[in-house]
Amino acid sequence: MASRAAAALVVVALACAAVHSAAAGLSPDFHAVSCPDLEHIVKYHVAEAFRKDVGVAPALIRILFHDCFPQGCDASVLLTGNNSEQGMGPNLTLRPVALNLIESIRAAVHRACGRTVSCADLTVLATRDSLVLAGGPHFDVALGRRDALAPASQDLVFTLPAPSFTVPELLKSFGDRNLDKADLVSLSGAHTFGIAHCSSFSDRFTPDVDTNPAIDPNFAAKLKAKCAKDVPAGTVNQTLDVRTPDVFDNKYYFDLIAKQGLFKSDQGLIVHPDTTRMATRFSLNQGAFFEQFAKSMVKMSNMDLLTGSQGEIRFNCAVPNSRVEGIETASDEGHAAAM
Ligand code: HEM
Ligand SMILES: *[C@@H]1O[C@H](CO)[C@@H](O)[C@H](O)[C@H]1NC(C)=O
Ligand SMILES: *[C@@H]1O[C@H](CO)[C@@H](O)[C@H](O)[C@H]1NC(C)=O
Ligand SMILES: CC(=O)N[C@H]1CO[C@H](CO)[C@@H](O)[C@@H]1O
Repeated sequence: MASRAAAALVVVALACAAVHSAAAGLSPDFHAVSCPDLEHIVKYHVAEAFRKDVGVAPALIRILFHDCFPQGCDASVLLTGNNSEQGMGPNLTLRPVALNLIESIRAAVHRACGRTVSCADLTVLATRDSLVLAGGPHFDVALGRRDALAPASQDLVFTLPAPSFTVPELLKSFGDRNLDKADLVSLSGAHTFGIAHCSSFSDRFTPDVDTNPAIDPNFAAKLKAKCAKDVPAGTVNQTLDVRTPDVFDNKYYFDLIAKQGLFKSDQGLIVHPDTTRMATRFSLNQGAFFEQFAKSMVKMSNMDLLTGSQGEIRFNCAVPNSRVEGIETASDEGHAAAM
């Protein structure tokens, strides 16, 4: 038994060594030995959740964005408790249905394979599978991410772009994270499904505000009437894409052409000289949009990772191991639990 475990560890160690020579420290088959059923387990749970609530797909991809953008894809956004990112403005509307799904996938994967797969890897895998279920493109996922020991700081969380941003502000915000114009124009297309709350778009219909970029006046009137009933605040929601609210397609760019983009940050893309060509192209050619979106998702899901012996593999996606009672964190070794 012990020698089998030792032999397996050698295999894993060799695999890790090979992986670490690769640029990002990841590999598509990182868990092939330690958790051969990983992809099936994730796919099954995501399909079940999607069958009950298609909103889990936009909810997952937004969680991934909010995880990766501030300090890298390290599942820091999943942590609860003091100073958690979830308590900070931009994340307040992350949906529990998707946060819970990630944790239940973690439990199932760890039941089958031991504590071998990080919450960070599971978040990316679940997002990939839900995107396809919603009609979107497949994007390639390499694995081997490790989980952060603590939440990102408030300063980092507030580097997330705001819906009031102009295109130059968005380009600066993305540029600071090594994401370029094609990443901005395509990833914003994720607003082709999912929902928002009135506080995120009230600057689009408040009459005393100069609505720039322009909004379709009928659309503005509808939003205004809807949000007049938002008592208590935060109870009303609005679909981001008025054409096909639950489907991942290129109709978001049609919305922009019709001046029915929900956020200023969306509407600006079709107007600003730096982005209008690409946004128009994506409206005309869904294949071109999907191709760029998949590329940009790979980029986003590989931002500033913890790999190798950095970070940890959490016992619970919402809790750092240091806060889990009765475990030996000093000997934390993700692969050991697989044996
Ligand atoms: C470009 C800058 C971005 C801004 C300013 C922005 C802003 C927002 C805001 C304000 C909301 C609504 C929050 C609420 O009121 O509940 C939202 C929702 C959403 N965002 Fe973004 N976002 C941006 C980029 C992204 C990216 C890169 C992705 C993913 C690739 C993304 C995916 C989503 C999704 C899917 C939703 C709907 C979530 C749900 O239905 O639960 N966003 N975004
Ligand atoms: C949060 O902070 C309070 C007060 O400092 C402390 O009593 C509590 O144990 C902390 N909770 C966690 C989960 O760290
Ligand atoms: C959005 O609002 C609709 C109806 O107003 C409601 O049925 C739905 O549960 C809300 N969605 C979320 C995620 O809050
Ligand atoms: C759900 C969640 O984690 N929300 C947090 C998002 O980040 C803001 C700070 O920007 C916290 O206040 C939220 O609690």
